[in-house]
Amino acid sequence: MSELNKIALEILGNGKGILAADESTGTMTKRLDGVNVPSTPENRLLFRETLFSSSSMSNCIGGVILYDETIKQISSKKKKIPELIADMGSHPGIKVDTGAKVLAGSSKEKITEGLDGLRVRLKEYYKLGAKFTKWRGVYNIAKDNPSKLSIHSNAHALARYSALVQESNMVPIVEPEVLMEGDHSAKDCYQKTSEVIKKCFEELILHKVDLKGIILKPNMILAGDKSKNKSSNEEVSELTLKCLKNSVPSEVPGIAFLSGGQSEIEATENLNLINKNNTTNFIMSYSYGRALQQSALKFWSKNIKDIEGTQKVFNHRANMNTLAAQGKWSKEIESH
Ligand code: 5MM
Repeated sequence: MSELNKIALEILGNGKGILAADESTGTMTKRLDGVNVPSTPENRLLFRETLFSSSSMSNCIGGVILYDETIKQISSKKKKIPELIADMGSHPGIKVDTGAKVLAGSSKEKITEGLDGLRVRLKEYYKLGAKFTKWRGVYNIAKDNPSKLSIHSNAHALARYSALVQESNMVPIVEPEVLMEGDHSAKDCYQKTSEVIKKCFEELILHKVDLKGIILKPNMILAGDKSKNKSSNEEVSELTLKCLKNSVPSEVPGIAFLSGGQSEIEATENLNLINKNNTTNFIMSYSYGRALQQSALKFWSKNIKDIEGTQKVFNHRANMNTLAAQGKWSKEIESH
């Protein structure tokens, strides 16, 4: 087994999943504004450090995706953040893209930037303790979108990124996110997501990326948030599994879904059903941002010194998702 494959399996094995705590300062500020906490470096660190020292880090969270600011911060107990995460038994990871910008030639679509100078930045992150990385391409569904141009150029960037990351001995998370915004049907989402993922693998193979040493982070197949027909859990599970079975090469060790705007419970319930019905050999787990942090953030904002209380809320969500990643979650366990 290669070292990268081993790391990927340590991150996602035994029902473990990923905490996506890589909100850029702009996004984190929006989240903190939403709960009336000033977005200072100290407050951003305090909330994140509270989560990173929770007990569920050892048994549920196999990896944490960090943002550049956080990977360089020191905890209140004077530990470097990557060290704190590693000491809890999890792997530190880092978002290395520099964000999605307007795509020249198709102004309503985005292309993710960050390839220039990436090799040098990767060396720095590796030295800081990162074992894996993340890059997110975003695609929106509209009449003519995602266009061939956006599908092609984002896949190309994801592949060049992945090749550089493996060269630096880290596991790349490949995140092609087809957004939930819009009035499209689940069938539209299925078709577009399948096209997007297939193109990504075409490019990954062309760039000689070792597929055993990556993690795929896709969206689940859902109807758009403005669609009149909301997808049932059964439909989400069926279409998501069908899409991945038909578009992901069997060498890929693990798939970790993003939550993409689903509520915490929806994201858990859908993951659970996907795992109950999973007949593939892929590990199907979670790499949630909002669906792991929302209620913890709300609780914390009422008293930012209540570390234990906040950790209790976070531990519950992490435990529920780890059960769901094994198809062992139920509504009864959720409310106990
Ligand atoms: C944690 O949020 C990440 C986005 O940060 P920026 O938009 O500020 O760069 C995001 O990539 C996240 O990792 C994934 O979308 C998964 O998060 P959700 O909330 O969709 O599970």
